[in-house]
Amino acid sequence: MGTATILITGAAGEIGHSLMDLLQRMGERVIAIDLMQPSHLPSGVEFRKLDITDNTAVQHLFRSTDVDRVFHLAGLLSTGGEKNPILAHSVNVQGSFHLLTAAHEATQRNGAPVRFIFPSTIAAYGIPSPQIKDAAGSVREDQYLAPITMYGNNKLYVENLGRYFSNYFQLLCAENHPHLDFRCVRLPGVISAETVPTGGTSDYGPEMLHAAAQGAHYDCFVTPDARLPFMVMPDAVRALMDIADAPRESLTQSVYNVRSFSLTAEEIRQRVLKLFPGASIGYALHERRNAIVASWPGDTDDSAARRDWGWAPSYDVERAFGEYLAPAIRARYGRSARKTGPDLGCVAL
Ligand code: AKB
Repeated sequence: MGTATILITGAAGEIGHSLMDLLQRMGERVIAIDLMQPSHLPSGVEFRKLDITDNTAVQHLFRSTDVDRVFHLAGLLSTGGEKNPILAHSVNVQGSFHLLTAAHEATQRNGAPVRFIFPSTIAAYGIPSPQIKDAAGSVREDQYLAPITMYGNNKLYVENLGRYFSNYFQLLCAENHPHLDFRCVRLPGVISAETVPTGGTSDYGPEMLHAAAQGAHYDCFVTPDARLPFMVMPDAVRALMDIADAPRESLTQSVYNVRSFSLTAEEIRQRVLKLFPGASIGYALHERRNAIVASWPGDTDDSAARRDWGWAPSYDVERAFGEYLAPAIRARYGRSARKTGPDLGCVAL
């Protein structure tokens, strides 16, 4: 016990790496947990090997430390989740439930709400047809919530569970318990220059780029006209930090869309070819992964986040490719890109 501590779950995953770096630079006390040691651990960050499906271990962690903020990043992604739906449900739902109950108990002990920050995603959506996707344009947080993947259903449920823990948990108890403070952003596809994703379905974007930077051929598994919203990693991390720091009274909902730009697969290919002329990028359709992308919105409406907590991405599409991805990825190869750990992807296709 002692200084207040930030807990990061899924620390070996893509977002975990970037978030740990930032929090360490800010001088925060961070405990990072995952099933495997992150390939890079910033100095001062304490790593513990911990499986969030082990409730005893989760409760013990909270009882023996003074966690006041949780960034719950651990989870199997959409493609990994379809390969192993039972494991996905266990990690994504049961693991989240363990963390929420432990954070609730810590809230009672501390007498102050533990802030619980959860990245959900566009996978929470399920749009029934390409025609409806085209007509829908930028979707709001409350539209088309019928996801077609295990991962999407898990994310949507945990969004609701978090809202429940934040407002109603133990509603019928005699005592008036303080509630934890759950905050959630729905991320689009995230592209990092530092790490290569595993187990997602929006991965064709970053995969195209990383393959081209290494001079390797890449076959994109969705159709050229497949459209998704994206953002680059620094904006994803900033969205998590900004919602975590937002004054409670400014938040009018528990789940907020955030996005930066919307591109088709072919538009990404063209941008990658501009950065790496001569790159070899083709298409080899994977019907089921393409169907997953087809069920996700082509763009999301992030006006609530802009209004309530001043969200605005730092990188529009030009800055994302020109000022972040191009220089960082060129600097990176030479060296090889960091591979991220299994709990953001788990089962490779
Ligand atoms: C995935 O593709 O599963 C993730 C996501 C959009 O949540 N990148």
